[in-house]
Amino acid sequence: MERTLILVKPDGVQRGLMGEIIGRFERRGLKLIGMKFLQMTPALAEEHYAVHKGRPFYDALVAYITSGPVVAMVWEGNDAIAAARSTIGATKPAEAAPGSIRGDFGMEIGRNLVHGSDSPENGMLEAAIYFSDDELVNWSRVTDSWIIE
Ligand code: D4T
Repeated sequence: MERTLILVKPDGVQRGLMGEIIGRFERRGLKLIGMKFLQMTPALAEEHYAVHKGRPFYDALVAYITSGPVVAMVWEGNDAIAAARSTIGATKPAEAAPGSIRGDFGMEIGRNLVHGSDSPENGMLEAAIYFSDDELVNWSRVTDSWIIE
């Protein structure tokens, strides 16, 4: 089972799209195992985006992600990384497929609404940035046999 760390970024929260965005992962068949609503601190943003430090867009990225509250979630599933990233759409919303979150709601890369982990390893690492082990819920979903062969 893969895990992916998903964020509804501040623009998604401010625009009233939390339920819409969360619902897309839920309807896709991913299983939610952790969720919290939080204000990101600069320190947390720097930890999350450490790989981008030094790039020209880094300061704007940290300012954006700390500009208001976010929803942080961990979703689980076979191929959770690929499934979540296709539900999210391309990094540049103008190039994202219609039907994806960014393709339906986004216009610019600096307001791209959602984050999703880009590899199984980063899914585990990023989940651990936001959640302790006892904040992640191990539960049985009664619909699993209709979603997982
Ligand atoms: P995140 O990490 O937010 O899910 O986005 P992606 O996985 O789709 O894209 P990314 O890691 O390449 O970029 C992280 C974050 O930086 C912003 N960004 C990126 C930007 O503002 N300008 C840029 O040129 C790039 C490459 C958007 C997403």
